[in-house]
Parts: sequence; structure tokens; C-alpha cells
Amino acid sequence: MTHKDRTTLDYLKPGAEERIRSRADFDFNDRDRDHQLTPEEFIRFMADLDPEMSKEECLIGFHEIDTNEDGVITLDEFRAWLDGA
Ligand SMILES: [Ca+2]
Ligand SMILES: [Ca+2]
Repeated sequence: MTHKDRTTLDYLKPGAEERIRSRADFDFNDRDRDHQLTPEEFIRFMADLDPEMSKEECLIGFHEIDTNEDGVITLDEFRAWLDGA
């Protein structure tokens, strides 16, 4: 694995990545079923994975995953993050 700057996964505790992958059901986290994760939905998802994670840390992760910076995470962006993390 090549070195890179801190990623969202670095903020999570060991083992969290396993939980992300097992819980990585986009539809489960997309509460209102609009096929996009809003910051609010994403924060809920992250807080579920690591309750000690701050909202600010969650938002850092959100912007990391929202690669086209339109303010929402699409399924493609979510999967790209999981595959690339
Ligand atoms: Ca949504
Ligand atoms: Ca986006």
C-alpha cells in the first residue's frame, strides 16, 4: 500500500474497516432513498461505525468521498471510496 495523506479510514478504530464493508450497504444508509448520501446521512453512518468520531472528522471524510464536490455522495463515489481505501 503506497503512502498517502490521512484518509477517512485512518480516523476510525482498527476493525472499523471490516464493519464498513459489512455495513457498506448504500441503500441502508440512504434513509430517504434518493440515491444520494447527504452530509447528514453520512454523519449518521459514520457515527454508527465510531461513536467517538466528531462531526468535523465525519465531514472531512464526506468531502474526501464527494470527489466531484457537489455536496452529496453518489453510489459511484461511495463504491470508488470503498475500492480505493
Ligand atoms: Ca439520501
Ligand atoms: Ca458527489
